[in-house]
Amino acid sequence: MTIQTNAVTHTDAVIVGAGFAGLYMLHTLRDKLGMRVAVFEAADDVGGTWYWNRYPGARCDIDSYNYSFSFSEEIQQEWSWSEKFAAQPEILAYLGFVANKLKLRDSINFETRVIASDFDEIANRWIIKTDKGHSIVCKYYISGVGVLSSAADPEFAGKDSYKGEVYSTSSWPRDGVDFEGKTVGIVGTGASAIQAIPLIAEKAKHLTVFQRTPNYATPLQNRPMGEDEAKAIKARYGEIRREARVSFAGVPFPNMRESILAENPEEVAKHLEACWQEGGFALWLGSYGDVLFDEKANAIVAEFVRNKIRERVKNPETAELLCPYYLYGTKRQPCETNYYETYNRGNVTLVDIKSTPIQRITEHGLELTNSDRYEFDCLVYSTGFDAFTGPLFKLNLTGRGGVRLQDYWSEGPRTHLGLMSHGFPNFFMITGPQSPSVLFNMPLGIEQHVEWIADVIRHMEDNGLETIEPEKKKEDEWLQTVQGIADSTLMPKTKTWYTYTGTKGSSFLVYLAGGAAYKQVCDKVSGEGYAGFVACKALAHQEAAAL
Ligand code: N01
Repeated sequence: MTIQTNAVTHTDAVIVGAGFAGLYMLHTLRDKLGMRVAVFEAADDVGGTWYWNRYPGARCDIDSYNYSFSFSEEIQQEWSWSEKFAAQPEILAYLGFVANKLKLRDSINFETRVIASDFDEIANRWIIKTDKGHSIVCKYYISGVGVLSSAADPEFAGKDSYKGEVYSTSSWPRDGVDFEGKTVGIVGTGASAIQAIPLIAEKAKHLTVFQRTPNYATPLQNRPMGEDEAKAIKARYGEIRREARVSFAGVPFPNMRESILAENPEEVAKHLEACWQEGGFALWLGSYGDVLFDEKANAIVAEFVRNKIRERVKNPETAELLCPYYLYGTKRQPCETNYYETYNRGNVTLVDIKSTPIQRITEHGLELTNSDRYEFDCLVYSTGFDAFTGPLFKLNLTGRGGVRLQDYWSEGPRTHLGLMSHGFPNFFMITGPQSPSVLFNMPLGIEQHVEWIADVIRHMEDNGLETIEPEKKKEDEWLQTVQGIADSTLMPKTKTWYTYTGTKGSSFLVYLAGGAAYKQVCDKVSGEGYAGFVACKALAHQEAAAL
């Protein structure tokens, strides 16, 4: 429903965000459960992360047909992908198509940001306020804000003094940017920058890349999707989805082998090369089972990728600067198209800002700590996100007792199943921290979360329940479960946005046992009548407040 700004409105559920998560949640609650639902979305259209991240080169890096909704056979059959790995405009068009098909736009309040979210313990309702003056009271409150939707803008000294054009890959102008004949500087060499740099370099007069840490980028190997291929996929979509759901990352890699250490070097070289040629995440998640568990196994793939970089980059000094030395795959592996060849161009310079960091931003560029100065017409920040907690904290949630989520999570996120937090009744997080989230096929992971949340809501309505929230002790157990799984891998050994670091230690934010194992855990909880959750009937809220 769209909401009037001049009155308090009551509704069953409020959803924040109109990306993959918000759209499917809306469809499920409104059209399957028959509820009154309002969605708030900051952008002027649907798309979520695919609305904002429209920088040149943005595209998905798991196959398009896997990176899409599976809940509607009609949508699967009607939509056709033009490339193996769809580019941002096509994914955005797909989400627009879904929104039109399911008539979702009528329920979305666009260009509206939630600014406050308070749980009223007397009424057992959430009161949501927006920057447009809405005040809306609802029983169920669901975050579809995603993990990577709050940019992390570094506070460089003098940042505001820069007089040229400034862009951020995480909120790219709708009409694009014309770099033709301009000098450009880009800060950051993560997955976004690695996609954008080759295309900016093709247009710019000169591009200077400021790199703090190089990454193990591997070829995407994108290509057009033939009509016959698309037909064949559509004919066996059911099977494709079944295979995806039971795979570790929501994308099957059938050529995965058990141990790199158990094979002879010639065999290993052949298999790594085959994975390299296959593209996408095949090397990272589909080469050998021990790569992310054993440092010796890991070192073999790391050196394989470094040798590829050395082969592709002509200047040996530049090549060495582009070679990463952290444990392979412990940061999210970027996928690239002509990234390394870009450094062979005469109009591209790579600058190491690890040894000489940025001292300050100047009127026309930036200055490093060794006093080297660089000037350009455009400055692009590709410096990543305030991942997981950033977008949730922006909702300004206060739960029972007026406790802010920021305070409850002051030593890191506390959730049960990555879906709910104690003291924040009836508040659900789609792809929240401590769920498989970013290390599982996002659309399929979102579907699993939406359906689990919808089942909880159905259960509550059928049983006359007013509130539900996890027991505090279950959060402790889940934290230990998630951390224990992560500690059995190499992943926590590298400092990344997958880890929350607080004053008392750090915790891993992704459930790493894979989406299939995670679904089993969630299904067991619901099968046992939401064991580990406390649900209260009307009028019993004071008891819950004492929990
Ligand atoms: O962000 P990042 P991203 N001074 O955090 C550097 C998803 N994604 O937007 O590594 C100087 O990876 C920072 O340096 P360092 C994907 O999950 C998906 O690129 O911290 N440099 C790094 O180089 C991905 O993991 C797709 O030393 C600074 C860069 O900025 C996630 O989004 C495509 C700095 C940030 O890299 C984030 O990727 C793109 C400072 N103060 C992204 N602060 C798909 O294909 C930061 N940096 C679906």
